[in-house]
Amino acid sequence: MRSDVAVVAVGGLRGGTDTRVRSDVGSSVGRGAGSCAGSGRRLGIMGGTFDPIHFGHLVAAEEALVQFNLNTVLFMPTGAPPAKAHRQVSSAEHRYLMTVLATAANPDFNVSRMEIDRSGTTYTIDTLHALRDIYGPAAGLFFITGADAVWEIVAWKDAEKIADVATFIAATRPGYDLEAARKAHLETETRFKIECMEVPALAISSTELRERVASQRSIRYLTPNSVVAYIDKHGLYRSGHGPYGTQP
Ligand code: DND
Repeated sequence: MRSDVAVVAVGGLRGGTDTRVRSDVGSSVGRGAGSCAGSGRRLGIMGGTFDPIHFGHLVAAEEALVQFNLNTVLFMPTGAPPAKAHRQVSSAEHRYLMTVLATAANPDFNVSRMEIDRSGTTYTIDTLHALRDIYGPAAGLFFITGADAVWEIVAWKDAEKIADVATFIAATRPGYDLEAARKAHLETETRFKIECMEVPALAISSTELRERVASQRSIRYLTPNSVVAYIDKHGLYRSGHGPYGTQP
């Protein structure tokens, strides 16, 4: 597969006229954005390492799309993620391509290369500022996270500035107490805007998928078949620790 498969720039309103603009990757967000800027659209951003992407991520994104009436969800695979310094992460191209495969059939899901093409450690604040520049002040930016991440965003780089740029949508995830997280934020008097969202409980994690592959157990029905096939084709996760597999 070419690594420059087409993705779709953010386009028209769901249920309305579809004005999506196809563009080549590398400028997946930037090109076509001129038609979007200043239109007040609601953009969901599903940031993740996606090593690998699985149905938990996809269900959370779909629920956010519907429950918060978003125009689109932009999947944003991280380049060099700050939170994963303790372990080897699969190459950005592998993670990006698996994300494209997993989301390809959904016209409301798009994938961006913005973070994986940025050098240095990937910080969410830089991404949100770049998206704000592209989509303009009227656009609503909604950063979708699992409930576990809600505990952690106060420790992210320039957390207070993030609070100015985006609203968080926190998805329930098995084992995490969403209300407790929200109350903790309220008590710390941060300015974070956090919306809570119930999603079907899918006790799936990327860690478990990697461990399953390493111990030769099945990952079918935990992630789309296309991702299962990609992992198999490239020998990802077989050793149980990185670096993984062949080059894409
Ligand atoms: P993860 O490495 O947790 O992604 O990164 C999530 C986002 O946080 C990325 O965009 C990072 O760049 C950003 N971040 C992290 C740390 C510091 C900073 C930024 C900073 O700027 O300083 P995963 O691939 O592990 O998971 C992606 C998302 O999906 C996460 O929000 C996770 O909680 C969620 N998730 C689930 N949600 C519902 N059901 C499940 C889930 N499994 C994962 N089963």
